[in-house]
Amino acid sequence: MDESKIRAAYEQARERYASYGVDTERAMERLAQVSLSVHCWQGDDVGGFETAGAELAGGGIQATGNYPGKARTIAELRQDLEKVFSLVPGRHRLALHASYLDNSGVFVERDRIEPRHFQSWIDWAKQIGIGLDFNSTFFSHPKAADGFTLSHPDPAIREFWIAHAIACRRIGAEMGRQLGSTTLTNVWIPDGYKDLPVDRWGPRERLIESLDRIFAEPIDPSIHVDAVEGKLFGIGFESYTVGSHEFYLGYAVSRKIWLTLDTGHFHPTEQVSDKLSAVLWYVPGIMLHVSRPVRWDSDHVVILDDELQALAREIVRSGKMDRIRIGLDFFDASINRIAAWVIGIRSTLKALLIALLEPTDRLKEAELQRDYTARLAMLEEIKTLPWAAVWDYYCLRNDVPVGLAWLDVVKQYEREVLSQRG
Ligand code: RNT
Ligand code: ZN
Repeated sequence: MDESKIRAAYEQARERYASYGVDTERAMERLAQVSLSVHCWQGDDVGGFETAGAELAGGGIQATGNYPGKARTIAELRQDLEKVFSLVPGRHRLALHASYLDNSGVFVERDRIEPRHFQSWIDWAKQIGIGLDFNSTFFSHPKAADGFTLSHPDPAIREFWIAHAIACRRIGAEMGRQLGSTTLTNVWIPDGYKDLPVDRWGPRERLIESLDRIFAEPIDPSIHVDAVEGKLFGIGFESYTVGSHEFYLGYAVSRKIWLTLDTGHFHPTEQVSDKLSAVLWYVPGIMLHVSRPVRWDSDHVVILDDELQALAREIVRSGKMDRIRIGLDFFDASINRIAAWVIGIRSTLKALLIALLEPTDRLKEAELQRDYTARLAMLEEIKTLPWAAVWDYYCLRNDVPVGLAWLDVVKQYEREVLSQRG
């Protein structure tokens, strides 16, 4: 696209928005402050690098498709991520899973992992100038094969997973310390039953005990914070999930830790966008796992749909963006994985930009005046304001491809790099 045309379209858009009292420059400045926590696991179908030749993900997590070219090594995953970061505006973070450790080819059990197994990630993050987030990995493991981890009836298995989670907090803290950017370590466990349980109480009681032991050691919140993530159900875990939303909401509130809300983990008509203003009063912060639920799958590539826009509006309107972290959580193995990342990231940023361009004060004013007619009229009218011209200009200003031009870069990368992978 012609640069002068992008600038001209932006100038027109700037004026249109100004007539609503919206400062487009300010909106772009604020968007530049947002760092998404980009999930590493889109790049290799949640495989990880514990053993040569990625394991098939377990614990109700399923990446489907066999699009060629997935990252087989840490070096390949980093190369892919650098490509992704070059195609999206802004400076973002990377969320790692414990199973993405760098063990130099020597297997290390999960209860034995140490910060040194992530030192090469930390060095790489420092080199490219990004922060890191972390996740303990409670799935795709023989000790999780029967569907229970931290709530397992066998104390020895619980001990194993508790040790894993404690190790992960220490690793997360080390990431935050070395990078000078607060690392959030997230706990999600698959625990649950396929069919109707008799005892719904025991596993939850055991989970509380395990979590309390995991979080016992205090860590300076300026370098590291903890979060827990609930879920409604998983494939093969349809009847009962130990760590349900209510369970973790209560846990996070009572223990003063962050709550992770995954947009794919609720009843289909329930919306996470409505939950932010209900929950943030009671927890130190909310971590979002932005995803796209489609029927029984919770992890389709994020697109600019109504719910993503509603979520972005609520984040921006809250005025509390420092206490809401935006992580991504999707995995699609049926399309080019770099493209999947880029589509999800760019869509999330677009949604945030649209929200930042909202004439919120005017809308609130109408609402307070009980002029619901004006409120609805304005909400409909602003949907078609030229936000895309601001987005294009923002990409141009940030030296990343404008419009679909990023796809050509991905296709070229596919030809030159991905297609060479066996
Ligand atoms: C699973 C959870 C969890 C995982 C990642 C890989 O349902 O959403 O966050 O997707 O940790
Ligand atoms: Zn998630």
